[in-house]
Amino acid sequence: QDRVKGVIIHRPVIYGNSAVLLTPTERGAVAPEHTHRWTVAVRSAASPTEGRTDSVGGADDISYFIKRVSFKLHETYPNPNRNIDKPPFEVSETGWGEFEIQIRITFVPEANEKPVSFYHHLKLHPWNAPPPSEDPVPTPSSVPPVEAVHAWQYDEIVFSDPPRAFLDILLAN
Ligand code: SLL
Repeated sequence: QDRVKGVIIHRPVIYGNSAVLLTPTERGAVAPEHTHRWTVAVRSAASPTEGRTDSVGGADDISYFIKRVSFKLHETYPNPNRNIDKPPFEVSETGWGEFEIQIRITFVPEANEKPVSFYHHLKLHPWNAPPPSEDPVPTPSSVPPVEAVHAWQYDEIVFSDPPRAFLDILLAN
């Protein structure tokens, strides 16, 4: 394998989730115990490329070096292992509880690298949330504001002594 010795190159990513409370209407369309809609994702943290605002081939497209992102959800979900093979690398679901999500990133074959895993605690509840209302029928004052909760981490994926072909791919994007 033709590796370029001494080169260390990294790609910045963010991973994590956003979540919102379901509205009463939305709650009618999902399992009765589901209270939130959430999206877990891996995205580029690179600054936008000059002149590109689209995501295809643009700053948010990390598919040039990432082949697959596997999100391992809680076993209460059907098919908890969700494999995403093209951007956006994300899973959206509804549910009622927080849990740990394993996020496994597989690189393109040229990288000749083992997959790396991040662990993210799915966050649904804001720190300052008031206790849930006891009212069976929500009144306007007891309906909580529809505010999103965000829990995102910055990290850098580091490649040491990358294969020449992979270094070319990284530098061309
Ligand atoms: C808890 N340890 O008890 C956690 C588990 C599981 C959350 C949370 C969906 C389930 C379904 C769901 O929200 N699971 O669709 O059946 O808080």
